[in-house]
Amino acid sequence: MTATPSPRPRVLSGIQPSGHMHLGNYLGAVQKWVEVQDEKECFYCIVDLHAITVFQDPKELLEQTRGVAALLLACGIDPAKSALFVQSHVRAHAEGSWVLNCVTPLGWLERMTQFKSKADKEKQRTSAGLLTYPVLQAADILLYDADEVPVGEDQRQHLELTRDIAQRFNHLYGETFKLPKPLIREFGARIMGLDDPTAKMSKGSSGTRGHCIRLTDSEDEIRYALKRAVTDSGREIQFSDDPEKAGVNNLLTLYKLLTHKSREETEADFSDARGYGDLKKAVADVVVEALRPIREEYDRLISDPAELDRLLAIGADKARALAEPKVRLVKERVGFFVPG
Ligand code: AQP
Repeated sequence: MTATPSPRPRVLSGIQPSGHMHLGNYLGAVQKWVEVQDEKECFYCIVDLHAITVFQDPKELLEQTRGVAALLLACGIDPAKSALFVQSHVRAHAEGSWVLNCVTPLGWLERMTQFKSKADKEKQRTSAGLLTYPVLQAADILLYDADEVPVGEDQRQHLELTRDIAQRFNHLYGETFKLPKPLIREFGARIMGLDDPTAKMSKGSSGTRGHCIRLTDSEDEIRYALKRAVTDSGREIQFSDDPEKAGVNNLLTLYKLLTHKSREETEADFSDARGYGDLKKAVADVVVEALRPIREEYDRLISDPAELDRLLAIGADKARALAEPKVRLVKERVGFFVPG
């Protein structure tokens, strides 16, 4: 008797079209998304509903949504293997999110560190959507019965909340949702700002020149940012947990992940270095070479918006095929009258 092949683990993750994709997004999440495509069933979502939790210029949001799609494809997301889609194209996310809002205690949301730091910046403009952001994220994940969610370290708390929400719903209404596991890399889960290695590289700060490296940056811009990267007054080029060495650690992490070398090989490459200048130059060379093909492919893809829209429509169809029956089940579980 032949054994039934076990189903491939299902992966879901998302990215906001809220600004320019940077090396933190790529190394913390997207590089992994590309790697797992062959052995897992992958759903990648451009989360525009999340992006508007802080104000987005409508024209820019539209451009960035296509821009992020083009960049993800340029990074290696293959629409023949993975479903790449826009969140607002699949209504089930908004519907599921409303039901989950109603089972999520307010106190759980008020404790979220990302909410607290973003609300601190937004002040009186803080939207209700910013508070319920992680519930929408929970709906994104739970509607697909995702097994694994590859994300950066900043999303760990939201993933724990997703599991708590799923358990609460299952407890109230009966077994409905699978509990997903976060996939957080050992290296690269938190790429830091080049101008301030104590703060994570972020789209929100990407207006500050030298803070981040965008995937579409020119060679000159990449070299400018790395030349000015903040380090410390020492000379030692080794991975370290010492907060003083956060800048060097960040540069070594970029080098390691982009060259696919081990920790030991990475350190060995700098055993004869004369100082941090050599490290910055080597990292700049590696970044320029890694981003060149991505930028070229991006330029090609972005010049054909009709083709991008066609690929996103295929992705949305694949996503709806799973999310719609699941949201229907959710509605039935809570006692809604669901027409046949
Ligand atoms: N600096 C980072 N290091 C590692 N991973 C990161 N991610 C984001 N920044 C880093 C991961 O990238 C994925 C998509 O991110 P997102 O755009 O949806 O989320 P974000 O946290 O809002 O990203 P930004 O760019 O840093 O924007 P703001 O300004 O809102 O903080 C996620 O898996 C995320 O973990």
